[in-house]
Amino acid sequence: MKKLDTSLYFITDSTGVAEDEFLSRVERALMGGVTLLQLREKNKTTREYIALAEKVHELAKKYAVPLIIDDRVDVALAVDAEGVHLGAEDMTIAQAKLILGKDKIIGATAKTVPWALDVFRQGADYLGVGAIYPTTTKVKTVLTSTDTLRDICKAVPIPVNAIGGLNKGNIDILAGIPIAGICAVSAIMKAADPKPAVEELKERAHELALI
Ligand code: TZP
Ligand code: MG
Repeated sequence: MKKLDTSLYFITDSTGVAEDEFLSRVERALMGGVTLLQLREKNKTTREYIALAEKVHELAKKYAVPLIIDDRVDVALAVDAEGVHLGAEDMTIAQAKLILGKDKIIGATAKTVPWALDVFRQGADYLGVGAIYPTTTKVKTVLTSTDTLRDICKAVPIPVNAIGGLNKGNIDILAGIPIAGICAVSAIMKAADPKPAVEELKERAHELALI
């Protein structure tokens, strides 16, 4: 597997967007230079999730960006995606690892150091930690302090990404914390044009030496 680059991790949200528009936004984001892409669907049937994942995977492959499927190991396998992202309500990392083998990327959500250590020991390849700021994206989460984020970064040797309400105007709060990258949904998905949104977020993260 090529080295995992989580520096600009775009997580999609198709809520309220027609499929053509959704796919075109995802492609604009890929053009802007996202390094990792997650398809995150909460209300689709399995058949619908797979159908959309196939289309998104074609786009991601065109830009050589790994595709991660949120929640669903079966959907990831069905479309031969590069990985899966699992939270506290999903299959455990160890179970997913047994099913997916060692070549697929397995990401986990973690909000505390013990939790981060647990999923790391089970074989997680990267962590998403947050929400750092309140978010408008539909998610069951609580706020995670930047102190906890820093402690998690120091506790595990895998890439740790910050997530939750992040945009180019507020990521300075992360300066000096050894994160591997930033996850964003709305800052990219809801931008007038996702391409410059990604470019500007990346530029700001570089300026702050975050990535
Ligand atoms: N997990 C913690 S916050 C969040 C997830 C999936 C949503 C982040 O979305 P946004 O729009 O970047 O705040
Ligand atoms: Mg989940």
